[in-house]
Amino acid sequence: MTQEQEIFAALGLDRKALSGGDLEVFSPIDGAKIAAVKMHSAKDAEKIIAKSVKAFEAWRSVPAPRRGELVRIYGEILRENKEALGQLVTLECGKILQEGLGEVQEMIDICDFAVGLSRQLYGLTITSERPAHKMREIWHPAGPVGIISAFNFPVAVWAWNAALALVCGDSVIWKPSEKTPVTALACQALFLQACKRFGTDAPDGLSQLLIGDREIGAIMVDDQRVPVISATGSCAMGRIVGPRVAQRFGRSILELGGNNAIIVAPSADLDLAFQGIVFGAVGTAGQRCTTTRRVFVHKSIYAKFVGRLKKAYGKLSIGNPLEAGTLVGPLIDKQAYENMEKALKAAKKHGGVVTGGGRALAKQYPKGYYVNPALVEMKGKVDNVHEETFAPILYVFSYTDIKDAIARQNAVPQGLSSAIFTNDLREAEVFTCEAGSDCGIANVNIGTSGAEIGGAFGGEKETGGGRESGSDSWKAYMRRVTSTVNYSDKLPLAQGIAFNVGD
Ligand code: UN1
Repeated sequence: MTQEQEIFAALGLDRKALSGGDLEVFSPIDGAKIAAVKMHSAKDAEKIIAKSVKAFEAWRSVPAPRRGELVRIYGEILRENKEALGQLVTLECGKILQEGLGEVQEMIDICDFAVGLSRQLYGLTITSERPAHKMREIWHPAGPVGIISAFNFPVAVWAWNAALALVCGDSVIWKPSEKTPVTALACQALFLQACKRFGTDAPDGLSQLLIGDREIGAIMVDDQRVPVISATGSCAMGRIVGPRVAQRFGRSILELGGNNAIIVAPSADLDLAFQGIVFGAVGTAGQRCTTTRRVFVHKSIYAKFVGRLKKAYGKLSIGNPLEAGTLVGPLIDKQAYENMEKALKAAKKHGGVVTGGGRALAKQYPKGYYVNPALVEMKGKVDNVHEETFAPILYVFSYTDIKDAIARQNAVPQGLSSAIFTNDLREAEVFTCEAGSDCGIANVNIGTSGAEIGGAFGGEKETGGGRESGSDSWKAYMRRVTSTVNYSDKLPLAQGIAFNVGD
């Protein structure tokens, strides 16, 4: 058995489902074909949505803590399969094994969070202005939730959404990236195992896959029976999905592109800043929505600190992501490599000085797109970069005034993640105050990527405004009922309105 066959077998993947289909899947490690998966047709999509509605109608009436039990079992199964699923993530999307395992851990963490939440779907009680009246808020399941996920987090982002949606009483339909359907099939196989262990009150079709291209995804996006669409991906994708969902008065949870920056202040612990920046910029080969793309370094420490970064860029271990010790794996495909080249060319045209860049290991992996991460010093007139290129390019700028650095950090269309390294309390508090970073994530003395599941995850502006994962993000997967109960023998109207209809 080849390594991939071993992984497939360990996860209980049906060999038949992985061959003979019309969607070919290639491992970014060496460009080898690892599967050919069957795509769903428009007719299948219709059936899947109808089945999801039926599953929802049964699941919504299962008590929430019992729903939590299913998610608890799923978390248990994920623990049992962490190694194999982590390897599959690495095989299919190319991130290093440590990060593949980290992604599965993120799934386990959100399952734990959701299990606790299943006993805490609290509503408010509200004092009424009328005598002998009570007001309360009741949270009800919303309906089938459509989840669209990207190649770079092929399992964790689905889990953030699915674990919450399931305890909230929703059914889920998952449209994974066309580049990573095999991990989705594996998650589904493990989910079916969980349903089996759980018992008969998990309805058939509670979680389903919708595999295919944009057009198949669009069927779900346009369908009124799917009240919530959670979409993770590029701003361009969100610009299509958001208005289409809004047009039918659905709710979308959008988690789109980022253009994340770190400010390094003169008082910073430079060892921490160094670690945080390198992990943020070259980790996942620059393919996280939270990847550090820009750094603003104070003029007084610029030469020394940027020199240290450049040195580190010269000795990063680039290679097979399954091998221990590798820090930078391949880009997802040729297109990603070409986009990186294009961005570097543009930077040079604008006076950027590039360290690194270019293809790596091309001889060893002619069909794998490994690159040398690039650090680009933006000197001269260009004082910002507005586009997100999904590749390891770190643009470095210098600053003199902290307010100016924060303003430049904010002066981009996206608003996902941001960080400052400083030991100056005032600077740190300014960074996180209302006039500071305008991002959904604003960190102090940690980098931009690698958020924990406990916080609400997402960002502002072209990042889409959605929040997933922790805190009170669960509310987006439910509908809210405000209920006023009158326990008197009179019917006073609110706002003191007199409306005497007589007898
Ligand atoms: C993404 O890239 O879409 O904060 C999600 C992080 C991860 C999630 C990234 N926990 O980097």
